Amino acid sequence: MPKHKSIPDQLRLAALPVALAGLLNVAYAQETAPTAPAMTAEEKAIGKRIYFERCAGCHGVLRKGATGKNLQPEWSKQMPDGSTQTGGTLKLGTNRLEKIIAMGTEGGMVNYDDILTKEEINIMARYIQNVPDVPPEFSLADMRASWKLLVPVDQRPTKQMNKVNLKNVFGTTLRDTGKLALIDGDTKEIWQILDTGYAVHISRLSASGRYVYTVGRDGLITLIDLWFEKPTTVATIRIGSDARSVDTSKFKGYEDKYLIGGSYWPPQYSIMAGDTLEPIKVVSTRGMTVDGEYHPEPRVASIVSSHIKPEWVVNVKETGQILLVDYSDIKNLKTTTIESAKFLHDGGWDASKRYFLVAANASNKVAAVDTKTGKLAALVETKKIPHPGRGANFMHPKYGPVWATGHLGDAVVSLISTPSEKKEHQQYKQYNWKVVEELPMAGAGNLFVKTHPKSTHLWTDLPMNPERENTESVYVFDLKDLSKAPVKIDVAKDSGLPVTKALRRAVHPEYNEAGDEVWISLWGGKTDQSAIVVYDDKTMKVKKVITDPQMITPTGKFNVWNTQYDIY
Ligand code: DHE
Repeated sequence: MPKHKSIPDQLRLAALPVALAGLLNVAYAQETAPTAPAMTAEEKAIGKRIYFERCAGCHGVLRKGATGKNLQPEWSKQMPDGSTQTGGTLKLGTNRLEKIIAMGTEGGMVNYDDILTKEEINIMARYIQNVPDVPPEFSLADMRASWKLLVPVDQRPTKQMNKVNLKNVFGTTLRDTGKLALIDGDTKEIWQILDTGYAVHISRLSASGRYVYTVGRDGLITLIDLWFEKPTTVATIRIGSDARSVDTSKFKGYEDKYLIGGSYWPPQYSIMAGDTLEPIKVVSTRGMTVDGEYHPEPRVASIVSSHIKPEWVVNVKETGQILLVDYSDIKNLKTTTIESAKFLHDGGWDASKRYFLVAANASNKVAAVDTKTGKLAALVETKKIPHPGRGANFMHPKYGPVWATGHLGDAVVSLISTPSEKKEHQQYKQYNWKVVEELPMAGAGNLFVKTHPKSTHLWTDLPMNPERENTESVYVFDLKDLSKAPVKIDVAKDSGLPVTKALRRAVHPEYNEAGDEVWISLWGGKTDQSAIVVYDDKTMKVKKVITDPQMITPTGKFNVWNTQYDIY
């Protein structure tokens, strides 16, 4: 059986060292399938840990499958023609499962023989033939019990107490240390490093730009106040045992009032007070998929706050339902449910901020929601596993306004034409919601694309590409002439740091407030000192290397101004 190292799939993400501390720290029962291979209590504990570290991200906690296949011991599925399909890990058996785990599959599963020992592979092959573990639910009372209001509102500053240009601060994820570095974008000095949730995932800004919210994979939300002399954590709360998304209320009159957090486990979203994190409401996302099938684990993927209505766009991964949650009356919550396509993941606004475009990644589609009418505007076919981050908006010389997404599974960046009400843009109407161009990349494995209204460049990374020279580089397209091959920039080399055994993935381009610098993270080994390399956007030359012994596994960066106003 050949190894499937070269498949740069979403699955590679799950192969990264993600210890879901939240899920691991809760006690829960595991039944044993009567015909499943026996396991000792110690082996089960190992299986449980490895499953949540490596497998749950793609296969789901209940193992019903998402980007990865269904891994239940036995399953049966009614097909549209009336026939029944059956399968399951018990049918495959220990030998076959060991081979799949060790060598990977053509379907996108990567090999684990260089990550797990032979014994661990054997344990995992037996573990997944047993009935899946079901972690406990997480209620409003659980949220309240976890809530820590460290600095009440009346003990916080009433004006900015520091001289830092807050608009140009970068909240920087230090992934494997579970910390957030707040970097002054003007001086490029690290201003403060704060503890956040485990394997902290994203940061978002309050509408005022004063508060930074982060969410950890363990479901811990952290509220940081930038008005203190040094950024200070003023409240924390847990929203579940596994989470990825957070956003605030941005509509006029609701600035900094509410916060919403989306959980993977339990599958639900939670609403909190924006300035204290006091829990207000929890809403389950369990329900029917777009195919009319019940799903017990529809995880909450990306969430974004509308600028034109008091609404959040909540994307529910497994069901393919996009929820518009109206936060103007939380007691009598009104929700519009929009059918799109299964496996919703990440996305961003078009240039007008009327349409939200979200990748239905394992369906190879991008769904566009019209937040003005509350309807699906389009479902656009893309190449394999679109992964836009928040995407990138620019004027195409021939097709007008476009939004760009890269792909994990194909070597292209797709440009999708987006509508514009401007008179001078009506000539482009004929192209709306079509993929108007596919820019060739050096390989598959792109995660993020980025541009800025003041820039004529499109920066693209390739952190999931199997070739080191691509993983450690970014490619920059010239928006004035897209027929030109992109310029390759070797970020690892530019960092000047010594070569390490671990790959140093160049990841997540982010612009500064002025739109004339691009910051790239160099995501190195778990204990390696790494860096953020800052480039001049025009000349593509290094301006500064930000490095420090505490700069370990930097990944996402969130410039205050650009995140506050959704500029990308
Ligand atoms: Fe992410 C965004 C989920 C792995 C870096 N990631 C998101 C979002 C979701 C998500 C749902 C959208 C949030 C939003 O907009 O509200 N990510 C997942 C996973 O399920 C997955 C595949 C596996 C896992 O177990 O977590 C995963 N993500 C990763 C990584 O390994 C990355 C590359 C490095 C890291 O720091 O963990 C990573 N994800 C990011 C970043 C964003 C993100 C930087 C925000 C992009 C932006 O510009 O907004």
